[in-house]
Amino acid sequence: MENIHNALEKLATFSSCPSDIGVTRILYTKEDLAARAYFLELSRDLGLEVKVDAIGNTFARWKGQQPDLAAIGTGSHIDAIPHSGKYDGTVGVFGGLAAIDQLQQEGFQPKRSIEVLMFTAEEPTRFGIGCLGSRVLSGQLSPASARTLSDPQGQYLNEVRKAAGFTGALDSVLLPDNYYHAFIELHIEQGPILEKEELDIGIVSKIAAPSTLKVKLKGEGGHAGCVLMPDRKDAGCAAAEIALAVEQIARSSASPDTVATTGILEIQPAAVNSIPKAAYMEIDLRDTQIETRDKALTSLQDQIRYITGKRNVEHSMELLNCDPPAICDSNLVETIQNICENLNYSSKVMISRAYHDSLFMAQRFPTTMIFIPSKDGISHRPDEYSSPRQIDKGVRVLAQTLKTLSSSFNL
Ligand code: HGY
Ligand code: MN
Ligand code: MN
Repeated sequence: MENIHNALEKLATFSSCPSDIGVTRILYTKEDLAARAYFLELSRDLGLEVKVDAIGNTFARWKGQQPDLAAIGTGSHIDAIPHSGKYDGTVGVFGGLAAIDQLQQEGFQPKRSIEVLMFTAEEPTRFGIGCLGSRVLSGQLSPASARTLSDPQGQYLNEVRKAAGFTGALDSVLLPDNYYHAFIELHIEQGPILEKEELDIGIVSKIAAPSTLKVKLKGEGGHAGCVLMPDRKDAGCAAAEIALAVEQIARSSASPDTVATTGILEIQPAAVNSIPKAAYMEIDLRDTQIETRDKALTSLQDQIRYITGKRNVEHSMELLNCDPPAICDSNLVETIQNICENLNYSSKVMISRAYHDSLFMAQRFPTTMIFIPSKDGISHRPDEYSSPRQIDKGVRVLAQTLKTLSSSFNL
């Protein structure tokens, strides 16, 4: 395989935005399909057996000497939110291929098969829900629920995926029990801790619990000059007050791990001399503890009812997802700690504040994640960066982990 750094640079060119304002690679777009084809090309170059499921999850398997045994899985995603970076997800997908390449070069032969899984749509950009591919293959999202998903243009998942060439039955996506013996995801930290503490590797013990709340607001609109203030039902002001409530609820939470963001806030008709008649919001609220996450979510929903009530603005809320945190497998964590020690890499066991496909893989299989540092803790921005040296260390740890796990009949 060509060196991973060149491969990541080439992958970044499959983007719907100019490279000076980041990488944008949205599910089932031509850029996404070109990136998928590139992954398949590199997988075939390594002699891996590839298959693609009905929603686009892509599997590249290095067959082991005992192919009937549950495989060792690794992987991540290659979709990228608008104007983001080159490394979120991609390091885990191409790192999986690079790890296999390393093991093949040293003449290693796995007993258990090793499989790189490229998940479809880890990002929520197109259909509003994160981890679409891993939710369906883990059984967390039923095919029936998946079929109800539509994108901002009103196109439903089924029509879009079939138009992109993914025509199988969604019912066939669910992975059988014991499909994987273990699953390991290599990913950038997307936070500042490893860099601040000058550590090479993070090993994930827990993945935070995410939730997404959709809010629609309907006021009365009207002429910006002729409707006096007491007569207004301004959906834009209601949205603004709700956005501040989102921030206030997170800041005042008993848990320092409660975080909340109004990532989408649109008003209609968006004309300077027209009172906003409608507003649309998507709110991301998380915590590492489900109790404090749910407490914050409940108070947010109460606040939305209170604010819209006093402003005479109609509202509707839809909880798009409200997931439990994932507890990673302690045996796997320990195995990777030992590998880091043997490689003389500094490491720490830590929590992931970002969610990942491993959040759902952990519901079905023993799972953990390997983190590498993010420069200044930046992610989901064009200046997201991890150095070649940091990426190489992550790939090295992943390769040794895959080697260890695929040689053993138990963890
Ligand atoms: O939002 C997240 O935590 C992930 O990066 N999609
Ligand atoms: Mn991301
Ligand atoms: Mn990611």
